[in-house]
Amino acid sequence: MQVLNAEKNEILQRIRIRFFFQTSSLLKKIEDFGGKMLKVHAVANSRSVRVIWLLEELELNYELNTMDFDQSVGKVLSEEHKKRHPLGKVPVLETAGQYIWESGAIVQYILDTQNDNGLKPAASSGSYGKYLQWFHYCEGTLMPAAVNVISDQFFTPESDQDHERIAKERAVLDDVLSVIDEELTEDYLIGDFSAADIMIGDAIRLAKAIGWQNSSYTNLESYYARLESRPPFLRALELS
Ligand SMILES: N[C@@H](CCC(=O)N[C@@H](CS)C(=O)NCC(=O)O)C(=O)O
Repeated sequence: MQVLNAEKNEILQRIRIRFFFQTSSLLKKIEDFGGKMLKVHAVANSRSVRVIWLLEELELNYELNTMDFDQSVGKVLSEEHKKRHPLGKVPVLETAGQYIWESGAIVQYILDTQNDNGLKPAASSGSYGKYLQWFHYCEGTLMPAAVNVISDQFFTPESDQDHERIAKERAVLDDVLSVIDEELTEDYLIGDFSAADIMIGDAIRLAKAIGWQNSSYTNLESYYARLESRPPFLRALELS
């Protein structure tokens, strides 16, 4: 009998331990995925906008830490931010006890861990390949073309500017934007609005801010106007 009781106690103890771990991991999930578990470290007018835009589209709770770039270098110089991102860049998403950087990765992470609300087509759908293509065209092709112009024209003193080089960089940016202009046949990149529009739309915003040469981007202009009429985008611009 004593042996049976000891066995029973041991089983009960094991159940209690398992219950404890299950409950605490559930509580952690609630803590992480409930209230304000998403914190965005951002700078106004930067790639942070796309992350905030997505969170606004998904109507998720999040906390926002808006910082400033040191204007002389166009960087966040605080040591505190270096702990979040080794290069001190933005955006950074703080969640589940870690810092995640790279705007595309952050957008993907939010879509995969929260309800994506239809902003990402299923891998089995016919539009998934095109979705990925446009999503990555942003940081893979469009942003590098825009950043070349930004750094050589806007972050280089006038006296040191190489005008021939800047003209070539502007021509590349022009080509990259023309591709979007020519391929846009519907309201949004893959037909329905998706996170690819958030990535590309935010990059177009930056490209527009540095002024584009080509005045015949008919589709691009109306596409951007369509994006700009979305209240979550406008809120992201106000907030960041
Ligand atoms: N590929 C990165 C680029 C991040 C990036 O360069 N962010 C800019 C703001 S838009 C920045 O922090 N610049 C300051 C610096 O380079 O130190 C991303 O998509 O998050």
